[in-house]
Parts: sequence; structure tokens; C-alpha cells
Amino acid sequence: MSLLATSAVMAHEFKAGEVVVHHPVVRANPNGAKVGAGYLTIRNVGSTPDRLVSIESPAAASVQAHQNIREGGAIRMSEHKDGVLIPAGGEVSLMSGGDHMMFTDLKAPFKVGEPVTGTLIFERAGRVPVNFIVEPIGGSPAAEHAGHKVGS
Ligand SMILES: [Cu+2]
Repeated sequence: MSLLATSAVMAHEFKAGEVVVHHPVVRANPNGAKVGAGYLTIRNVGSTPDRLVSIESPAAASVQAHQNIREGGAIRMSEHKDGVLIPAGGEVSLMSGGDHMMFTDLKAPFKVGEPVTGTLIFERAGRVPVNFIVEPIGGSPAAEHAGHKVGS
């Protein structure tokens, strides 16, 4: 898993209450692209479940937590309508091959080296401001994300 090796080198974390957000990233996207994908890991170090209920970013009109659903031979994505449950003492990755964050109607394409900020809103931990690192195009998350359709 080269992604994990990369994460260790570029580790950055944000904490609020009993929630730790590890290594939030977005993928750089080609000029003109109106959507972008983001990835992160959320750890709940407490003894009570929490839930990621929404995501905000000034860089996009909306940000949703998505899951990939396999239907026959195709993969399509749908929103986590009830948020993302973070079990007590557990960890959830919105990452390649399945879950991800979808930024839609970007104000500007994501570029490596430029800051992207956002806020994760949890049921219990409340608002957690994060800085997303913009990672270059390439690697499996972007490749897998390119495979499914954006409903617009
Ligand atoms: Cu998506």
C-alpha cells in the first residue's frame, strides 16, 4: 500500500474531542474540472459512537461523503444519506476503492501546493476545521474515482 507509506511521510492530523481526523487530502484535478475527490481517515478514540453528518468547504459549493456501489458490472456512487458512523474505538477511512468525499462545483481547480480548507461536522465532536493537502493526480484513488459517474 504505497498510499499508507505516503501518509506516514506527510502525516497531518486534526483533533476535536474524541475524534481524530488523519491526513485529509484532495486530488489535484485538470483545469476546468468542476468536481474533485477527497480522502481521509477518522478515528474515534472515545467510548461513544460519533457520526460525520456533513462537510463544508469554501473551495466548493458542496461536499458529500460518497460510497461506491457495485451494480452488475458498473460502479456508481451514492451519498451516505445518514452520515458516516464512526464506531467507539473505531476508525473509518473515506479512501480509495470505496468511500470518498466528493467536492462539487469547485470555485477553482485543485492545484498542488495551494491550500484547501474545510470543516467536518460531527454529531458529538462538533465542527472540526481541517486543511486538505492537494496531492498530484495519479495513484489508485484518482484512478478508481475516474471510473464512476458523476451525476450532473
Ligand atoms: Cu463520488
